[in-house]
Amino acid sequence: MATKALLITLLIAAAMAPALAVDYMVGEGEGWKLKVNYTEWAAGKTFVVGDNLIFMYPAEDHNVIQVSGADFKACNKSGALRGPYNSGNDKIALDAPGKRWYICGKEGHCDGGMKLVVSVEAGAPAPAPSSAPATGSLVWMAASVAAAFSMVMAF
Ligand SMILES: [Cu+2]
Repeated sequence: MATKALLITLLIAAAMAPALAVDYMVGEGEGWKLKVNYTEWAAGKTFVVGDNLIFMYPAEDHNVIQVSGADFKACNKSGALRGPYNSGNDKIALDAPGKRWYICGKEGHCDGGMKLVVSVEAGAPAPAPSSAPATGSLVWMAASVAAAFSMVMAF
């Protein structure tokens, strides 16, 4: 019985853990490039504080700049709020709720569709700076569920 409870605990913990933070590969398999509809890519996805955006592209071809909504509309790359990021494998943390606008800073690329806007939700009431306490409480919760379950099974 104890083994069964442990197994259930592990299963529940494993199932819940990935919900803590998600890494979104921008454009999925297409990556960050011209002629991809990033509005379509972002549609239906819920971005939460703690999640990450990953921009993958050949470093010499593109870059990533975070700009204001107005600069996004105008494809104005001179008003960078953050960046340019140009590693070709940029992991950008969504560390605050609200809208975020990203464009490629290479000439003509933003106008060519290399622009992404995401809306970041606050998510959990108090996002922990590290995932350790959250994981701990999840494991504790899973253990409680498993303990209750094993008690039921004992009857
Ligand atoms: Cu580009």
